[in-house]
Amino acid sequence: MQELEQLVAWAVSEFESTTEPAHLESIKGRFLGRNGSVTELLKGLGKLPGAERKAAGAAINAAKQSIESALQSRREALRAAALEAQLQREALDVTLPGRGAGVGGLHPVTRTLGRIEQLFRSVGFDVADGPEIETDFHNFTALNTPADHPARSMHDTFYIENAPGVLLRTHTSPIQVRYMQAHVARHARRSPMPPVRIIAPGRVYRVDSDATHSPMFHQVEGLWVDENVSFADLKGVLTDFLRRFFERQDLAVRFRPSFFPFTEPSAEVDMGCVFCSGKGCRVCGHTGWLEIAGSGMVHPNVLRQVGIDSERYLGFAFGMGPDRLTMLRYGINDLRLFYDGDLRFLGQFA
Ligand code: 2U9
Repeated sequence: MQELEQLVAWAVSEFESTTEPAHLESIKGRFLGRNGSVTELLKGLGKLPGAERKAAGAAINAAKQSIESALQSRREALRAAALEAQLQREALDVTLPGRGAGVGGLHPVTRTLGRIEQLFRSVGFDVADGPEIETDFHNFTALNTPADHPARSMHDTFYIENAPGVLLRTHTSPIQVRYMQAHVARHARRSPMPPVRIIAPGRVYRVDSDATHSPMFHQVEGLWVDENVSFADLKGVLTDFLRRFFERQDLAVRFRPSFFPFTEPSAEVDMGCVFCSGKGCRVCGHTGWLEIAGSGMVHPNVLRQVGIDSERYLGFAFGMGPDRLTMLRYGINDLRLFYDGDLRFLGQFA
């Protein structure tokens, strides 16, 4: 009897000694298999005297059941442990924020450019573009800018090394020069030539870098050439644009005499300060006015350079900075924020 209790205790401790289900099954064989200890005991029953056989058989069977149930509970314990380990391994913290790609958005200046294009398209302008690497002719000469003009100096203009007369455009005017050249060629036999009515948005480059100047910035220029365009048309188009862009139908706009080599007469365009409504504040330097664009009637020399009859055709042109328009529209005070690439700033406009 004691022998049987020891056998059961031994089997239980052997089952406990392994954590491998396959190993557990091989241990089982040593007790319950064809030549296992329990099986051997049962086989030996026949050699016992008849009187003892019954009791011994019952005791061996009881021991066998104990071993079987210990085996079964060890199997279940190992299965539960394996499942638990797998759950640990594959654990997912469903409360973590997702890693999916965030939703992108347009850069604030890109939004402004889109808005400017939409407003000018609505009054009949086309949108033109052209190369950022330009020739001295398209950027300066065709625009009536003399050879000794300070804008042409190495201090103001990025020149391409080992490529004489090649530079990064300093304004988007060369787009208009190229457009007019192509327009004249396309309509050589038509009289009168159809009007040129375009805006030229894009990146421009100047040797300049501080809180209000970036070596790369944006411009939108505009041009309307036809037989009877006047300074009154210029005033109307720009006033209408600014009122719609800033969504203020009562916005004040004024034109002050100025000078540009490519326009004559020329005018600076000011608008009433959108921060103080003209009363005077820090943003407008207490004048009540913000400088917002330059403009004028296209200089006859510029028309002649591209082959347009300057006696017959007139045009107006203007130029403005979408970076500055964006700053004024959203109340941003440092231009560098646009070009630092900090998503905490840029994400606010998405
Ligand atoms: C052609 C003829 C004339 C474009 C013009 C300005 C006045 C002007 C500045 C505004 C702010 C540049 O970005 S800015 O610093 N521009 O003042 N631009 S008239 O005149 C042209 C353009 C093309 C063929």
